[in-house]
Amino acid sequence: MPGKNLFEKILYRHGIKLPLKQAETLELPVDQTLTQDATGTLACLQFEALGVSCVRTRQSVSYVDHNTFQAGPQNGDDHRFLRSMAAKYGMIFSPPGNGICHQLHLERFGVPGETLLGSDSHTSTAGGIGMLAIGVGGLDVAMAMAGEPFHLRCPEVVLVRLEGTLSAWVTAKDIVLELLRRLSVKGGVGRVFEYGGPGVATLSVPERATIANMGAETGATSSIFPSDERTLEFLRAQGREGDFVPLSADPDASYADVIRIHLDELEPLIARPHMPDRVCPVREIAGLRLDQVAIGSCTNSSYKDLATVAAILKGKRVHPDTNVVISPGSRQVLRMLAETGGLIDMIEAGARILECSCGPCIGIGQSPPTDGVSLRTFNRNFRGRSGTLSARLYLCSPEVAAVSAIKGKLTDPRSSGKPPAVAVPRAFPPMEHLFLQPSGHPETVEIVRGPNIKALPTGRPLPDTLEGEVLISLGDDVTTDDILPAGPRIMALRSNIPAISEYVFSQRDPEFGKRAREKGGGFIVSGRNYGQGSSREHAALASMFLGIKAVLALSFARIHRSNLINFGILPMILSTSEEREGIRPGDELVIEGVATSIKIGKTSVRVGNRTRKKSFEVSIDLDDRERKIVLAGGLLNLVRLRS
Ligand code: MIC
Ligand code: SF4
Repeated sequence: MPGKNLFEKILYRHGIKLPLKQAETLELPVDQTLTQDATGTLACLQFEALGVSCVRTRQSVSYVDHNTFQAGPQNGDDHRFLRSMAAKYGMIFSPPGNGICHQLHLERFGVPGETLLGSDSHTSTAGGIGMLAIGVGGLDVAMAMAGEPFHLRCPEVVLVRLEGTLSAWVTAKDIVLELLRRLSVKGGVGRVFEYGGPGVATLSVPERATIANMGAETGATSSIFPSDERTLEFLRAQGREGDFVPLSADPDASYADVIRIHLDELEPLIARPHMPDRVCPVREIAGLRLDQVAIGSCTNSSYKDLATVAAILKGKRVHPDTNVVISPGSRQVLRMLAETGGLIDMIEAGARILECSCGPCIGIGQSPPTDGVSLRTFNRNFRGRSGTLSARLYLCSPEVAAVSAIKGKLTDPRSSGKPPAVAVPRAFPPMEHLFLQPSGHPETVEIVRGPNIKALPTGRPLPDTLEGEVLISLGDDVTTDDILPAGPRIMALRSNIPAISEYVFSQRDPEFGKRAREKGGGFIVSGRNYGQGSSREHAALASMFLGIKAVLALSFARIHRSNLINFGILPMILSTSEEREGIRPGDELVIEGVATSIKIGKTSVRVGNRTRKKSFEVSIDLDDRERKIVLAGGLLNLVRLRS
């Protein structure tokens, strides 16, 4: 047998038999879970429904970092509910203000070689420390918390070989933007990216984490870095040397493909509106006037990132026409900036310092003005994500952002002399005391539910005939932000499916929810990569609540596909774009014998279009477990049937 790659090594450590078979569904034991408040309330309600008395993972952490705006009682109610759930069921609780889950997880809990499942698409950030870290929907995390393995269709493993070293002003962000430029937002679907080559040793753990974070934008299942001297250096600085485990691929490991990136050849890059893969060199669009520069997010808010920003801003003033907002990734980062004086440099330069949370990345405050241009160190620039539908969002490194903030226009930093030399401290304050440990007397803990926390809706077993209208027809790369937008108003309803379902497709088609209710549900038709982006299972659950029976698309993004199945919505695969274009909104579709076909393992069914008087085949690509889930009308129903 050939040597093992990193992915195989981690699977092997978890008792999975090698060699892996293509299209096999792996049952992956989960060591750690991560939830954040915006997806965590549902995950907790689902965990409760499973009837388990305590989490059965080695470690589960519940973070509050998204809905920290607290305009009205809903956010606070969710926080209180989550705190009581964590205390009762054995999770560590990270209260609002501690920081962004992915940054905190790296600092405090990430362990090389372990598996992490998180109800946030950027859970893959922990791949920077050598974890196999996968973003999924909340129900999959709830199942893992209840001790179930995670079912993963075996991805192909691609080696991303980094050669050489980065030039001045070129950063880890540019490496992952280059990957996006080459592969697009669909190029990682069904793949794990494993990093190797001599360039890896030149990158620190936070830099690796930036790359692993934004690997999610390619649709990849995960991104993994080896665990080496640099990993040890990071863990040592965090006072967690004992968690170090060396991990590297065997020299003769095999890969489905190899992508080579020559670091010396890279230059500062930028993603243009409205997709993270619309990448070009900064120099090509330099001069663009900026209304806002937003620095932070789980992609680029480590101490090194922000200390570099502070060093660039030191003694300067941000341009008066440009609003500059900075959200540090964690309290540790903020405290270090305070200690080393970087915070003073930011304040004196005129930057607005925000709370350590997701904030503007998800439109929770700081929305740009009408038609505004916002330059961000974040990972997503989908239309409307900032809270301003007409805004244009650009994604770049902290270096580009800081230099541009001073000029008030997009600037290639290579025109600004030498980059500042920023020292990273050898030791960081652990801030351990700011995490709440579970109660020693869980039986005494009462779960506190505010009025906004509503019961979970349940699905119905799949009928043998599906019929209804096509409610909407969409193109490629529809995001879960399109399906269910973010922002403080809608996100405050994450624990209230009846209320949030009003907003399904609200930015694309404000009448969608009303129409779906009037018609008693129906079908969604779409192009390639339907449901890319966020892991929010609300996009599937609220669709189910509105009576969506199936989505007919050319292809699906991994997490949303699983979420659809988990809530009993059939993902059906169309074969050609012409076929998709031939189905119009308002068309009456009928699929007969669908449950029978799925029961007997058929991989395609015939869809009749009554309006156009024609019919066509769609594929149903489900494994055995997924068939059972859709037949039962969702995973929770299946679990109930079994117990
Ligand atoms: C995002 O970046 O889109 C989010 C908000 O973090 C989501 C999770 C959510 O919608 O709550 C994600 O990435 O999964
Ligand atoms: Fe938060 Fe933005 Fe990261 Fe999502 S991408 S976890 S909203 S910082």
